[in-house]
Amino acid sequence: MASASQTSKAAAASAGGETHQTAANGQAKLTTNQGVPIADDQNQLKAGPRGPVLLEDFVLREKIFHFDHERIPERIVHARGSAAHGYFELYDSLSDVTSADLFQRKGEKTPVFVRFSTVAGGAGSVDTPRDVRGFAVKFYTKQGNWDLVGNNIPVFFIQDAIKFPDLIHAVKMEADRGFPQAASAHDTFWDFASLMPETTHMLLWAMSDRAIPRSLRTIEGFGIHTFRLVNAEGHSTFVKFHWKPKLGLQSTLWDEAVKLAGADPDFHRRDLHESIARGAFPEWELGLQLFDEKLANSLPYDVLDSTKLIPEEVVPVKLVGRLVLDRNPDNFFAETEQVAYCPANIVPGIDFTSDPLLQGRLFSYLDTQLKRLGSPNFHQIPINKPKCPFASFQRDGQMQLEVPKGRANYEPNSLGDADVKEEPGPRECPVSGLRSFAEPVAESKQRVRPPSFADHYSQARLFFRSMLPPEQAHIASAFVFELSKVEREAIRTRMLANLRNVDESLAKRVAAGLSMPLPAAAKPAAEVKDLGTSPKLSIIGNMKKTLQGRTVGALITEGSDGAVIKQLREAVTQAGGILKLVAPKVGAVKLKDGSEIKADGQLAGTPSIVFDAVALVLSSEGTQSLLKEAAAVQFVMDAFGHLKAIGHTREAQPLLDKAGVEPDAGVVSLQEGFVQAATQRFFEREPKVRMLA
Ligand code: HDE
Repeated sequence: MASASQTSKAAAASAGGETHQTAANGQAKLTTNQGVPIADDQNQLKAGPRGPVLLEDFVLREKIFHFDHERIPERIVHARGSAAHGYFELYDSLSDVTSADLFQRKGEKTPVFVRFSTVAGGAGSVDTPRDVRGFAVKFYTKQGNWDLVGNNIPVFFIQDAIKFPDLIHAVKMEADRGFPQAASAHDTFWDFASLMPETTHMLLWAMSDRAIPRSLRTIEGFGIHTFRLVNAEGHSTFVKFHWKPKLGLQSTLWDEAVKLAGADPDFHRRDLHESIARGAFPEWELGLQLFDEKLANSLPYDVLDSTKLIPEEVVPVKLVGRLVLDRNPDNFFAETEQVAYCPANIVPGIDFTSDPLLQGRLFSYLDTQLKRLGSPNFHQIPINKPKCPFASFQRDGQMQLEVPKGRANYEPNSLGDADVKEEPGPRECPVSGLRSFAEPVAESKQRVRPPSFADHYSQARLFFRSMLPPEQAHIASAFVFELSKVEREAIRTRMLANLRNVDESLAKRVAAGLSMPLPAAAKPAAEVKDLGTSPKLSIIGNMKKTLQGRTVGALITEGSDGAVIKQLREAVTQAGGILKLVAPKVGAVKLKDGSEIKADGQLAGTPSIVFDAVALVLSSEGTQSLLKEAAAVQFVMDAFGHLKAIGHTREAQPLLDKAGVEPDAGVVSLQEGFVQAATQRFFEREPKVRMLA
């Protein structure tokens, strides 16, 4: 950094008054991309001080040229993403089921790069729309890169990859008008979905609170497809991959998610970045559902069908290791933007199944990376480069960064023979190399959907019936919200006809919410079965009551009691949470004892929506002043409406009254049990504040 004196001295020397920062001794010099030192980065080369610019100014041309090409095509899906570095640590050897090197040695750590994303919105869209979240993990193993490119929902909308372009066209902005951005609540999405009953199970998930997570640290991840693990003897075991967040699952309420989009469009990205920066490393456990062909054949659904899950109650999840994200990227573009995941990147010991959705993905990702990154050498970009040695006879191409030596660019070759003694290049490795599992396939070519994929509703029913009452109400209300935005009534009717096959009560609630008559049920392609319930699918049922990783927002103002703030900070910190102070003015708040304290956020720009629980540390005078401030009333009203704990001083009561807060278990005195209350939300409050479907 240039010192202030260097800056001002140089600036003073300039007749035009512009700012120059010059390199001090030993400081990096500004150069062109050819390494030519630049004397003046403030002015173009002109014919006279007020004259036209000269074409020969290559310093200017190079700078503008590079700027003109700074953007690359954004991802067609999952464009908005946030990422972090970390490691995967294995609990115990899995050599009985897989020969994959990263799963052999207890305690082994494998470096990873993880990117989370929304699906439908563009790169600049907000973090909290109702959407699926991508959860893509690149493991830099000693035997090459393994990419587990998953989502936070264990099933998908479609069964066959050939429908993916249709699905994505339908959900993205409508083609003629270019809106809505990052929202499924519009005609074309529901038109497509209602005509494709196979989407029903995933729609139930997408309308559930899974699609509006509170934090990326509180989502689960799933590989979705059935994969194979293959051991050294060549024996295959089916596997479904799960990521379980250490902090448990946590979601927002819809009203909260909508308001977050305005309050902080980068809410999830900021949360991930800040957690890592302060050393609270996000963590997940890797879980495996392992099963064999016999079990697969006994299930009332096809394990090759990505619209189906296997309940944990049927095949338990074995926890085999942990994923820790402990380092923020150094550069967003170079890493988060340029990382290229590909489900086809597997390592020896892991293999595919014939899931037709997975099979299509195996083609798509490599293809899209070429378009996006512009060269077949994108694997040489640092974030994509394997951390183990790699060598092949592939050569040349745009942006070749390697400089291969010698003549060996083909094989077989005899260039290493005694008479020539040249470097012959790499050779096959039959023992440790990748071998595909010898799955028998002997059938005629057919463009058909198997009958075992025809049941589109039974698992949607299982999911809905596994939800607790508040979650069912949220699902029904989300359908009402989305379908209310659908303009063509025929689409809504078709959707209601499909929902009748899921659960009669759900269809009735959605119809009532739309004030529409219930149509006849759609004719299902296969008989709908009652598959029971899977309590493990509930979010609320599996939430952790904890302050770990959560933030309490304390509203303070002139005259607040410093001792109470201090006590609160200690209690919150001790419980693993973070306390942030919000005040009408940030610079300095004069406390009761005359001392001053700085606030973390200014009231108008820091609504309670960004916190997990709130505390009102107010004096009588402070409360009186805030009664005239809409942002303060809204602060309390939203905290109450979003079912959060509210701790308060006795003097804050008039503000609670003005915000319409009714007493309940979540509205407590700061001295009595606030920290305990702050570990949860109060779903029983919801019927008092919101008319749900
Ligand atoms: Fe993707 N998907 N996808 N997808 N997907 C992409 O690849 C595609 C699917 C997922 O952070 C693209 O690099 C097809 C399921 C994630 O960079 C593209 C099909 C699942 C990411 C693509 C699917 C995913 C992508 C766009 C239907 C969960 C972001 C840019 C067969 C298991 C990765 C890119 C990142 C990205 C194609 C379905 C997850 C176009 C054809 C199912 C997490 O290649």
